[in-house]
Amino acid sequence: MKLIFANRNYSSWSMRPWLVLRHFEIPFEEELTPLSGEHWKEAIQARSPTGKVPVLVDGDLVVPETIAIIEYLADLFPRKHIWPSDRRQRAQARAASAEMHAGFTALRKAAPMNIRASHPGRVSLDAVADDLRRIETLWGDLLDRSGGPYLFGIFCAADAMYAPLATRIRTYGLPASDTAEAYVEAIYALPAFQEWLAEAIKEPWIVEADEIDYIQRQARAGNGA
Ligand SMILES: N[C@@H](CCC(=O)N[C@@H](CS)C(=O)NCC(=O)O)C(=O)O
Repeated sequence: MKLIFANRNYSSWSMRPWLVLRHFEIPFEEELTPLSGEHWKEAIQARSPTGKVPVLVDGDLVVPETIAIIEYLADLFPRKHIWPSDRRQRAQARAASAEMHAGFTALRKAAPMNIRASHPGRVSLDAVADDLRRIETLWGDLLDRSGGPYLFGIFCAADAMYAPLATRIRTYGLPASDTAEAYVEAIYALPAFQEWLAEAIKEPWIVEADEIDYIQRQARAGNGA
């Protein structure tokens, strides 16, 4: 089985299934295809039916889309409990993951994942206030119920889905309650996350389109990002 993914520093979607594979000790090969350099788009298009990564390749099966990859892994390895073992918790974990997949667009646009960077105060809080409020409620409710340190007690796929968001809180110094801060800490403490982080820091590539200066310049010029 092989996971094709992009820059560890910038590719939030890549991080999610990679954390699941590593944390649950599923053997896999890695193929990193950077989001920069000559012909990078063509390189991804040649590997992915959607033109996006991550993509999981298992024999002749090619699975794009983060959520579909995680579901495939959960199907393949039911004893690993990639989703919570309790049916009701599983429903909540899937709902939280679907919300992450489809939502938090303001935050994702204004505060792109950039793990190694530190840009406190650079993101307009007005632009992301609704998303931050929702995160506080969602994380707060789940952590209250589970007792932490992860959303459902022990690490599961829903935590992998929210891990990139935890890095955005750190990178941009976004305001977070003590509960949310403790959750961010727990994500950073996960050995699989530490491994990803250590490699992200070493990466040589700069993807200008994911850097806050570029995004804010584009927004000022009225191009969005
Ligand atoms: N819906 C996809 C999103 C994947 C995605 O947007 N991946 C980015 C990297 S983080 C990508 O491949 N970008 C290349 C491009 O848009 O050309 C998923 O859930 O996996």
